[in-house]
Amino acid sequence: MTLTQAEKAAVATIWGKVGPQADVIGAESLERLFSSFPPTKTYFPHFDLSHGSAQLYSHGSKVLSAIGEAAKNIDNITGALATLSELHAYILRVDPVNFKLLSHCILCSLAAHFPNDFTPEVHAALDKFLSQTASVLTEKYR
Ligand code: HEG
Repeated sequence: MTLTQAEKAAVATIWGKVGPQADVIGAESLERLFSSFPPTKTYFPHFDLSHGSAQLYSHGSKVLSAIGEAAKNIDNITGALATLSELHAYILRVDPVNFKLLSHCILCSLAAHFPNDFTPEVHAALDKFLSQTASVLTEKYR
């Protein structure tokens, strides 16, 4: 499911707005993940996952910044996230279903923060982009 030029532009536009708020939106996305899908917390036994914790912000920032990298290299997401794919596949062994859950939570956070940008077309473009990113991070499983 390749992205059209218009979809790539939509992803770049909204992700350009995320950049400075990667920690806030990242922390909110993670908090949504852990609240809506508690089993995902098992991957973070060593983290303080309470509302507003420094670790939620720092990890949230890392996750969204990495997605921002993918957005900047949207024609070569595999290359942009190569090391992360190794980490998530071999070391962390994150079950692929969790990427769909996190992507869903990221979309909810983006809709909440950028309601005017979050048109059905932008929603569809982001969904495609995030599922491409997720499959890059889990492709080592295949
Ligand atoms: Mg992962 C670490 C990005 C989904 C669990 N994740 C990381 C790191 C990044 C990242 C950038 C830091 C790597 C480093 O410190 O060098 N993660 C990332 C993206 C996505 C994702 C871009 C999806 C698009 N991660 C994901 C999911 C889970 C997960 C779904 C589990 C529910 N990630 C995870 C854990 C760590 C990272 C447990 C290690 C945290 C730590 O101990 O520092």
